[in-house]
Amino acid sequence: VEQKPRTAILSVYDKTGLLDLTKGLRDNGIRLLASGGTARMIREAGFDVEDVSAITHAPEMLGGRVKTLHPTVHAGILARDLESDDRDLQEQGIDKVDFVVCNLYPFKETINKINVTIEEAVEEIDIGGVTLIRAAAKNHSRVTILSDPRDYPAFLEELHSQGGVQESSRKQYALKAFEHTADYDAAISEFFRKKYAGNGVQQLTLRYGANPHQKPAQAYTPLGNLPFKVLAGAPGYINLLDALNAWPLVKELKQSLGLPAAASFKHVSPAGAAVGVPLSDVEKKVYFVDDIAGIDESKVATAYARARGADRMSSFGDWIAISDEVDLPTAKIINREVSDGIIAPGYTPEALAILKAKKGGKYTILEIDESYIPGPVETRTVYGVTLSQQRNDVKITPRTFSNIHTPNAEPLSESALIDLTVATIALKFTQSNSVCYAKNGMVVGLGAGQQSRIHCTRLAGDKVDNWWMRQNPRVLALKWKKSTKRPEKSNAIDLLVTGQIPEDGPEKAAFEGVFEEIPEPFSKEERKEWMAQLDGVACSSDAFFPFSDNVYRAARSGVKYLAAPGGSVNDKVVQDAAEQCGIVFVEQGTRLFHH
Ligand code: 93A
Repeated sequence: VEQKPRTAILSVYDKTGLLDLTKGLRDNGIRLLASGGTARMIREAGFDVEDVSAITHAPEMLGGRVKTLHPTVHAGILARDLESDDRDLQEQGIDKVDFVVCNLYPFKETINKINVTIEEAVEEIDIGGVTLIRAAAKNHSRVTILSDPRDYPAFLEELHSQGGVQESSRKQYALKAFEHTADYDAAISEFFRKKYAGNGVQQLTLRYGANPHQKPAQAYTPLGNLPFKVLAGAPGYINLLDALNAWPLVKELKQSLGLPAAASFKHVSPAGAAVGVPLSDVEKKVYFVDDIAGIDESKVATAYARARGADRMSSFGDWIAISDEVDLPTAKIINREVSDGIIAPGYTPEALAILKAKKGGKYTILEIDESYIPGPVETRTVYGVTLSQQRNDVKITPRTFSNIHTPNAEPLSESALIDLTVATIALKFTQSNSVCYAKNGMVVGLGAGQQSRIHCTRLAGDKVDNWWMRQNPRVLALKWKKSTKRPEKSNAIDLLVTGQIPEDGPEKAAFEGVFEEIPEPFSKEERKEWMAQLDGVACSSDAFFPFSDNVYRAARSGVKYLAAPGGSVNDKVVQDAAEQCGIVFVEQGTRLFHH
């Protein structure tokens, strides 16, 4: 039987390297078929080439919209070396195609032009070329697909030296082809998402990115709609990072503990997080909510009072997440604090009316679809490189803390289990390294984003001490000037309880200026005596404690329950230190780094 010559189809927008390639193919006796413009250029250079229309017996039509789309072309590309495929081709008089050379209409370049119209963009959507590339890539066990002119020299080199293209090369060319069409399609869908999706449905234009000069910025879901609706305001990029971390945090707290939960986020870490454990009268005063009507009846309000009250300075300008419908008492607490926005599954009409009026109508309110479950894989790009990982879907519940490593320890109380759960779920959504202390169902000290673990443990421990000092009767009895605002009170209390009262100059005047009666600093003894009364604190770490210094520091802030993953060569030393300090050490099996 006479061997048929191998056949190549060429259809390229970018004609770079085309003539060198043509020469190489012809030197190897390969038959050339090409679409209109490509054939013209080849012919003008004096090479033998047939028009695609010569095999399809159909002219290019619709102004170029149909050039290569034809069964003769695609059956030739897609046919396998199977008897049945060969028979089909023979019956139709179709020859197999061995090489496809194609690159696409410049869609990206076109849409990047200023003021491009939808009609102009539509004309640049390549159909036939994508089909050629896809078909050839699909059948790469037999066909070679060249979709990038930069690959021509190596291809010719191989063709000359080997007489053909090896399987390993065909695989690489096919992979590139698939990436090429995927990228092309992504550009098309992105263009139309912006044009047709409707702002806030599938795509949301953001004011800017992390900083005002980082424009444009957007949020979108490639398939389906965004899981939240914007009820008021306009979220920024960091608002959404906060919202999309804070929401799963409160959702998981509620699922694990069966109590309404709240979180107060700043810079993508919690400043506070809590479940709706009832508040004592002292706590209500410390958290500035003793005058909120109906707070005792609302577990949602209680949860937010705790989340916002734990570290009032860090919560200044927070992003809020609430696990349940936001009610009137909760809205009243939020209304008088400085805050950026809120995400919750619902709002009572009275609560919504209050929040919508906040910040002159600019307060951002998101309504999350409670039933939304994100896909299992999360992806991001950093410096042009895409990173992807399985979402951290480990469930933290009171049962997580059953592996006690302290001899003769009592079983953990219900409140200890609640606190360990709160602390550990908070860590799951805190920038690492992180260490979290909890008590009364709330975060009372959290150290986030430190490169050294002991720095986390200290930072968080200092916050616990600060929180506890704020409950000292002397602080509760402070006499403020009438004109002193809530954040000014928080700042002054912070100076007082951390022992940083300014000694002279304008700073001293500023400090004293907020009080009706200037408070005495806390003496060392006073402080020591008060701190000794702090007890029963739970503490969790997002990774193992490398040294026992962490245990000693935690013990100084009333810690009685310590949870951390194991895995350090020092585990035993750390656990022994805990035992010596009267701390129950629980090995929690999962590392919880978060970035
Ligand atoms: O409009 S198309 O989608 N219809 C087609 O059937 C078709 N076949 C190839 N565009 C089509 N092409 C594209 O034409 C190729 O992807 C290539 O970018 C371009 C080459 O056209 P010409 O050979 O006429 O310069």
